[in-house]
Amino acid sequence: MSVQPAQTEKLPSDFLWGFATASFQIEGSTNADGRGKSWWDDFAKLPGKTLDGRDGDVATDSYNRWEDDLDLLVSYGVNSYRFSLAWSRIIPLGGRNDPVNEAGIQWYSNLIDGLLKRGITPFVTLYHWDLPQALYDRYGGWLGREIVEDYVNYAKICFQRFGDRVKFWLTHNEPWCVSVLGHGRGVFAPGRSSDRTRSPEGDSSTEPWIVGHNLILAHANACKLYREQFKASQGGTIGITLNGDMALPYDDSPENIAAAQHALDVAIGWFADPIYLGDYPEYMKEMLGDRLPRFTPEERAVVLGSSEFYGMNTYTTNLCKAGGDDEFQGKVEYTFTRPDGTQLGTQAHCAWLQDYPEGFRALLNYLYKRYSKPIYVTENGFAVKDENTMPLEQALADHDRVQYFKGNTAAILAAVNEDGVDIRSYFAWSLLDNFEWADGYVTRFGLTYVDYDTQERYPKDSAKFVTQWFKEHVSSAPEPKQDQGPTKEPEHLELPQANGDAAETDSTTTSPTVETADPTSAKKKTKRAPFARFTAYISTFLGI
Ligand code: GBH
Repeated sequence: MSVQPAQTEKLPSDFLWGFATASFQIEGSTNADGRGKSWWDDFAKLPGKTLDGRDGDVATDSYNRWEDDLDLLVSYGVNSYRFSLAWSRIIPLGGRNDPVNEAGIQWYSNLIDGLLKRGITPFVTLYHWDLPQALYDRYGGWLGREIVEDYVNYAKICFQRFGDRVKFWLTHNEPWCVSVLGHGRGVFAPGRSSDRTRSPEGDSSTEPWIVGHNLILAHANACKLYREQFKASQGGTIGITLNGDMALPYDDSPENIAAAQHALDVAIGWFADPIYLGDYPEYMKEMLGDRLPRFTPEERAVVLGSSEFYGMNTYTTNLCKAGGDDEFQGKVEYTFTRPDGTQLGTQAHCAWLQDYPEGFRALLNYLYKRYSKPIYVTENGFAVKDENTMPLEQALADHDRVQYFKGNTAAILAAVNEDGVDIRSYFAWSLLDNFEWADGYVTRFGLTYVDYDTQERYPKDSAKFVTQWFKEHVSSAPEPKQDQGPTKEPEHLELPQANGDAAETDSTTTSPTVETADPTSAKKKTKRAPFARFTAYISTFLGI
């Protein structure tokens, strides 16, 4: 069995790539075919909750235009599409004793068949933030322990009805956002917060941690069910997808190096540590004391190992300084301004986003090393500054977004081929400009422009770049009977396990820290020169 030289410059032939969306951000038709209310329906209509005062009633009208959207995917040549299911279309009132809505099931069934007919692999998120309103009214939604049973029942119906055709399942999209933005900062539905100017009810010091705990338990029990009742016959895989941006120390002071790790502990470790390593990070236990719920031994057994892969949504990199009292950032302050006054990267329309591909690559290495799981990149994207106020032609020439994807696709390739990170997918966020939650429609993340007056779709330059790049960089499918060696990602076979390597640079092998995120320690048998340059660059931040 030989590895052709050209192959090392490419991604494996079964690498999944395409675009991602979420039900509430694109579907509209919130009253169609028996759909129940989601908690975003009314929340978006409350004064001051979205920047432009607009809601999700129409969005990109994809509930009606789904076939056009699938044809758009075909024109892009993708091999996969990530979308989410609206729980309240499938079970309008959400609960385990509530009726199932056949019309909602039929709509998603048609979508799935439509994808398969076009040769596109469906990658399905069960929950992307649109909880059935009835469950919030009944017991506070994610605040109530009962949600675990209701979620597992919902997941079961999805496995039963779609699992013959869907082989890639994500339980939750970004539980940090549901917990913190929904129940701490109060900027997303249900809008709870201790800040009484924002919300008449809520306790930001306790609720986010309770919600997070219940999200983890719901995820874990759905995975358990899938493995026990569906996996053998359906042959799919299931995991969770977490948001998380790279955290680099502002400078090489010990307190800022520690701060970067604390940022990662709360942004990512909050969910990833229990799921992949068995418990909440020590730092969170210290910071929160008994405000952080604990897992019973029985719960821990279900949670540990529940996710079969690491689902990664990432957008940017933060420079971290110790200090401040924001628990949701691990009492760490974020900045994009380096000590010398320069900016980390190109500024996006959103304050929280700058372009920094080196950070993306560093995070891929950190995650692979710390959690030892194949990584599916399920979201990555950029909103060009002021795109919404540009004339169409100018918006389509989205230079900063093209640059962003140039950098990040190169980072993916380098992480796979030079660092030996096992990456299995890349989904750009998003297929379309869409309802950007609290930003309404003013922030555009699409690689396709949407004219909201006509619902006309126009590919941006970034769509052309990304589609061309993947066509050139994903290996063509191997000949069916070529040889009897492993056909899957042969280059990975010679690479050491991510876990084993931690010991080389760090004494705490189960818990590598930011200082040991240095990916050079990971892969000894691969090309080194370009990577050494990268490491030198990163190490100016890491102080190593
Ligand atoms: C993703 O989240 C979502 O999955 C997707 O639905 C969304 O459209 C897309 O990004 C673009 O925003 O503490 O208030 O400063 C992105 C993850 C995590 C990014 C929180 C913003 C800081 C918010 N987000 N982060 S805040």
